[in-house]
Amino acid sequence: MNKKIMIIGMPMDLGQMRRGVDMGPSAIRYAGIVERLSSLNYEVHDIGDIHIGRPEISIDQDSKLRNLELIAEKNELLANEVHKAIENGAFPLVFGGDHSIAIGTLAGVSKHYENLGVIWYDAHGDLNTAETSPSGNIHGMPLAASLGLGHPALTQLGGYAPKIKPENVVIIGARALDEGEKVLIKEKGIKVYTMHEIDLIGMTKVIEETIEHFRGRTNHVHLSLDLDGLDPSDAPGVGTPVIGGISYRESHLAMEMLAEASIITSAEFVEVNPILDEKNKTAIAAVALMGSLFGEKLL
Ligand code: 4U7
Ligand code: MN
Ligand code: MN
Ligand code: MN
Repeated sequence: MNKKIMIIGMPMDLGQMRRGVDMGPSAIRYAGIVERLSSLNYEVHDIGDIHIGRPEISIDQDSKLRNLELIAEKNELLANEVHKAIENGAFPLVFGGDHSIAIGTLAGVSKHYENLGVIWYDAHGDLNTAETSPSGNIHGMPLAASLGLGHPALTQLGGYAPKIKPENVVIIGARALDEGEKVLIKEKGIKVYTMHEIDLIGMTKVIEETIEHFRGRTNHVHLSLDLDGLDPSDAPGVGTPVIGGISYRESHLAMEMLAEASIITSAEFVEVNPILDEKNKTAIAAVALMGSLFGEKLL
């Protein structure tokens, strides 16, 4: 794996209604991520946080696309930093913030790769548009936007669309999908491992099949890991918890297998909300999973 890592904090909380997720990047740093990755012999650079400067008064209370302009504007900044990191030969590692930041991350990454793969590790599909969204929250839309579906301010970020192709997406951990998302998954033939498949065949097989799916298609896979993909007992500090999730141990194994396959070339860890957390448990879990993703082994 790339020995240079560029950490980018994205304290975005405009993609949903619960405050506190803007403190996610701080919580992850406080849980010791820089020390952890440095001890694995990576050259770790932390550029700090993208400036969001969220004015409380600007929060849209009633919209089908809450805070659209600000989210698009801030994601442009993120896309630029991610793009720069890759240009400088570094692995971009982004800390959220709510999942609307994936629109910016993917805009920065996909510019570099014709056929970028994406693993969407999440309880949700994040495949809504203004038309299908039950909430109007943009953190439920980033995968759709990256596929070129939705408002042009989101799909055309960075000046081009789409960022990714449906056949290059694998969703892992789904257990809460809206009706419009189900239709889209079928229509586009997106590969999804719901909790049912994870229970049935086990995480080992799920990751083996995922790696196999990408082999021959692409050598560049982005990992978008929403901490609510994990069970709320292991990751309570998230805004939209759903019971019956992936365990910490299964996630740990998944990260180790991905490290072994060395297919991940960019990543983001999102939705860590310290206000809703228990003693920083969710950020600590995120840091441990990143350790595994970057090759940490006990012996
Ligand atoms: B997350 C939801 F309706 N689907 O669109 C929506 F259930 O990034 C939830 O995965 C979205 O945490 C969750 O608002 C977004 C809802
Ligand atoms: Mn989610
Ligand atoms: Mn998500
Ligand atoms: Mn392990």
